[in-house]
Amino acid sequence: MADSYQPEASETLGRDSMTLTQHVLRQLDSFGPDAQDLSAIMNRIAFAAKLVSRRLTRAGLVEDALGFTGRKNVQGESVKKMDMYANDVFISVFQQSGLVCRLVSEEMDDIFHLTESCSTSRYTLLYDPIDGSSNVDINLNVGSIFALRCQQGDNTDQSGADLLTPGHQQLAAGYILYGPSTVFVYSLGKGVHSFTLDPSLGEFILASENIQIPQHGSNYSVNEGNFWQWEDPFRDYIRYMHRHEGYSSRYSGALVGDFHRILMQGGVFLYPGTIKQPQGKLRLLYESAPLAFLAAQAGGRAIVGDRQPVLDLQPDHIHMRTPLIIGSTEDVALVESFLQERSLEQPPIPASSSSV
Ligand code: AHM
Ligand code: MG
Repeated sequence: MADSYQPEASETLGRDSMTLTQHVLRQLDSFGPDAQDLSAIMNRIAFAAKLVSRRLTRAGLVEDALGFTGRKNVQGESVKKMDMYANDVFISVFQQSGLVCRLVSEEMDDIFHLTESCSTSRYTLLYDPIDGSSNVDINLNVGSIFALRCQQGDNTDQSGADLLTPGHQQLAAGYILYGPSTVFVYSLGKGVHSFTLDPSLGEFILASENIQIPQHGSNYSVNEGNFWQWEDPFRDYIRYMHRHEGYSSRYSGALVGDFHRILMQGGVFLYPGTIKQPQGKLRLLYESAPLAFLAAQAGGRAIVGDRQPVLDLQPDHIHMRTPLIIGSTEDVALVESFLQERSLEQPPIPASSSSV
């Protein structure tokens, strides 16, 4: 009798064939309906990412990809054509999918109900379709950020009150970084994993599993042009960074890119409150909370201020803004030490740096 066939897949082939869809099922250790739904949702987000990525790579060549639409969003910010395009992509990939009932986006004033799916799905997708959109016109990196929540209580309640709950309620979160390659990073609460889009296959292929933020990194990422608008502890922190060896300032103007650097290499990203925007610029539900979820899963931290975890914060409306300090535990703690002791003259010096 002939031996049964034993595949001799090499390690490389095994890794090359690990797509996002398979990975989600493996993470959930199930082929049941809930796992299939979550896998399908991630697959649809990945499809949205491919559409956005395709348009970004051709933005200088096609009509209506660069520049502003002429309208302002609910936060009073000028909307770019790519913001609108990417927002519509997310709507379109979830329409008639039966997968997601509600969408909450930076670009939509109110919750968008995909009513045809609400009888079969209790999921809500919250997203920033193009994060860092000021980078679009100059061909620099941008991103998309998302969080997934399951509707609590009565699903005929259209008020969205159940969304005004802390970030611990997120089932999953992630982002897509549109850079030299397109990278998809996600967590279902079981570690943080990254995938790279292989354009020849049109698939996101596993790149890194169980990513851990280094405990300390040299990068600090903040818009120092706002220095004059910060409260004293943040000014003191920046003065400290300027006077100590071992730190590099890195700020791209797109949170996803800056966070990705910190996730991979360590350091801290800050967007404190300013005189003009006392709660800072970043939105809790679809920017800060999803990244805080990823940071926690990767062994890092995200706080709003002294000992206030982002994930504990209760939103009071869907577009609420919040200050953000996120990254490596030691580097977040260093910022926090300035917040704790406003007049501290000698903050703790990490072992890796020396005074100059
Ligand atoms: P956006 O989503 O409207 O683009 O705004 C969020 C972006 C972040 O990506 C980035 O960190 C920040 O705004 C940059 O703001 P600033 O130009 O004030 O530094
Ligand atoms: Mg944004």
